[in-house]
Amino acid sequence: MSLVQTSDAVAAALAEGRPVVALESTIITHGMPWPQNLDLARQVEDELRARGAEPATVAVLDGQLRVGLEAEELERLARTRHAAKLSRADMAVCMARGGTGSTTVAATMIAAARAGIGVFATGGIGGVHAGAESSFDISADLQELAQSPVTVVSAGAKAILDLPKTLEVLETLGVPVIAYGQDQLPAFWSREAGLRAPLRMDSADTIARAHQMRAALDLPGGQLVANPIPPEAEIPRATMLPVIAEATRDAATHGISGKALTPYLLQRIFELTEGRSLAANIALVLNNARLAAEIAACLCALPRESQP
Ligand code: PSU
Ligand code: MN
Repeated sequence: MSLVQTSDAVAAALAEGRPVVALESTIITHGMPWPQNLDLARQVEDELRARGAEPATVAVLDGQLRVGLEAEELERLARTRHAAKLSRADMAVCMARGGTGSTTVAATMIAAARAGIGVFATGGIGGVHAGAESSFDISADLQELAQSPVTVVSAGAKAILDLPKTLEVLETLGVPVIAYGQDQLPAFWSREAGLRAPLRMDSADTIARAHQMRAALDLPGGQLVANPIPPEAEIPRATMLPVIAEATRDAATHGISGKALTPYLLQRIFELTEGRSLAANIALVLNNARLAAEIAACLCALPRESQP
């Protein structure tokens, strides 16, 4: 039996050379409350299909690494209260035990690469946490971007992270960080992080060509695309910074660290913004799905022999 179980729809799209976009599931189990999590998961899948791309949501279900979930499986995952949050370190352990868990950006990239999927849409990636100089808390997502050949479309990194340090680590690891259509690095809920992005690209086609060029050069790893949130959904930086500072203080007060930190901060920010952060989060994920579908279509249109 194959290690990665692709759904019939995903397998057919891959076999026919149609665009496929991978989706993570930690955002469903740990990133958003029920029932908005299921709502968003469905909306993203519909958005991709409407744009001609097959969605491939990744998760571990009863020990199987699944790429592409059926509608009832997606709902079951969204309702699960205690799903494991799986990254590179623990995905294989969960599979060996026959367990169920959602995949982070890192684990989703591993599954996508094995399934032959080059493009992945998400909200935000993990990065270097504020205070990392003493906590050493740096997400495995960054290492993964240096290893797995997947272009990840995000809305930048959240300002709950130390953004300058996150950029430095990505540069050291040789990961291209590409702002889409602007010079500034987008900061998830806000269009601008107050930092210049290392690279800027203005078209999905160029991003697809750069993806293919890395493969042709035998360079391991993928690309991080930072797509600014639509202006009408943005929460300005000045509004978010004090909220983030308060959530970060609360996390320290309660001794939250490790895998629990990102979910805790997201939930606390949701409470502090009275749900406004969640509406922005939904808008930016849908926006990223649209760009990812376009990049996946461009990648499919490139000459076959030079595709990864
Ligand atoms: N950012 C979000 N929502 C999320 C995550 C990040 O806005 O759900 C999740 C992603 O799955 C990401 C993970 O890969 O958190 C990073 O966790 P950590 O920092 O523990 O590596
Ligand atoms: Mn961490």
